[in-house]
Amino acid sequence: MYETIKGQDPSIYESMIKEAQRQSEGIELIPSENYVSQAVLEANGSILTNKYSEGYPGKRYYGGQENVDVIENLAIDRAKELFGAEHVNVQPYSGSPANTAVYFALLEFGDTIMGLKLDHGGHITHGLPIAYSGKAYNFVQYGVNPQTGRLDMDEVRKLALENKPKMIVAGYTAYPRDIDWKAFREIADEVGAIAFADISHTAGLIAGKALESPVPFFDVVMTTTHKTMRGPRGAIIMCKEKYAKDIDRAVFPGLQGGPHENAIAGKAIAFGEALKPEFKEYAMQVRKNAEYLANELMKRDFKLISDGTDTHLILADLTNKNVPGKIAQIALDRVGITLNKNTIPDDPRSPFDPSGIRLGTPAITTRGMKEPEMEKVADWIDRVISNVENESALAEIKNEVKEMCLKFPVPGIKL
Ligand code: DSN
Repeated sequence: MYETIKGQDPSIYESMIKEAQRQSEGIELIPSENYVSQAVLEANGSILTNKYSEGYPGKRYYGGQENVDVIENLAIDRAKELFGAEHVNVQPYSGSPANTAVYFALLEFGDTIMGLKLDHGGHITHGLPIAYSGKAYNFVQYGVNPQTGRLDMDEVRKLALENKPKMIVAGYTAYPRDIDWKAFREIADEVGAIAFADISHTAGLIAGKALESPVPFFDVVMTTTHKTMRGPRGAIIMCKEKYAKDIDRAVFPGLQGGPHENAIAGKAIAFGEALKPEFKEYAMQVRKNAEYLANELMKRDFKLISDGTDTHLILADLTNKNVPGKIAQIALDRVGITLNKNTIPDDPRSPFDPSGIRLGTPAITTRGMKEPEMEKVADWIDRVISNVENESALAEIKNEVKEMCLKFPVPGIKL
């Protein structure tokens, strides 16, 4: 792999090859990560990166657009077909700029919006006070029920009636349960708010018909195109036709300059892959694997927020194990199991040293791992958490992890 880089820039090559080894010899459980296909990799690393194309297909500012126009239109058409969307903008560079564009398009600075608190599973762009979203808008933050770990729609409604937000954001980064989109729609209608869904985490499951879609009910839906969507890093914004002009203007020229047509080609390819029947099987298996892994962890006395999962994502509170999330992450990294430390709702610890871990099944399912492998993963996690300082135990687990992983090749990696 990467022979040209090897010859030209050995320092970069060395780290790229080590990263390819890490990805293929280890178990990737970060729920927002995945392995893209060789075709997506090729598009993302292609000559399309050379081209500037400010504007939209048919209405560009520079010449030489005949090929990128075809590509961008294919990305739009495929996204429309996949999600049943009225209008799609495929240019956002990633999730945070896309969410910022949605706010910029449809709100005035200082307007009231509702979003989920960060330590309850929301995202920094959903109103974290120190982030741009929290500074530019008046975010009212809702939470999950502390007992159940689930959204309390009565509480969401109460806050909405009290605060009369102009927009309500639903869709999260660390929430393991399915979302009642219709209930959000009803609340938004009751207070005259725009309903905005950020489905970055679950878009692949929605596209694969393994979870219900907010697209028919919501005014605007944003998703990143990596994560469960298994495309390149990037995002798209879908909306009802009546918001199309405002959304497009907010993305360009409101916030962005030239779109990254190499990434847009990757998005088009990923949407094409997601339109195939195999992707439905993938999406279902991601959920089955997550449910199986959650049950195996609970059998080993892991306390899961909301006692399980409906999605690809599991959030565990390690307080009863006496191992903070940070120590767990480091020890698991040492055996080749990658996940992330994470806050739990109302975490008494800090975000940099929180009580929990967040894990998920999109990447390992792409490799073809199924229920028997989930049992092994749960067992390894349990053994690591019980042996965070036991060097020989960690070394033994590392060998077992590597042996299993090498039986499940990663797309795009040939070592
Ligand atoms: N960093 C992403 C995640 O891990 O969920 C969200 O932006």
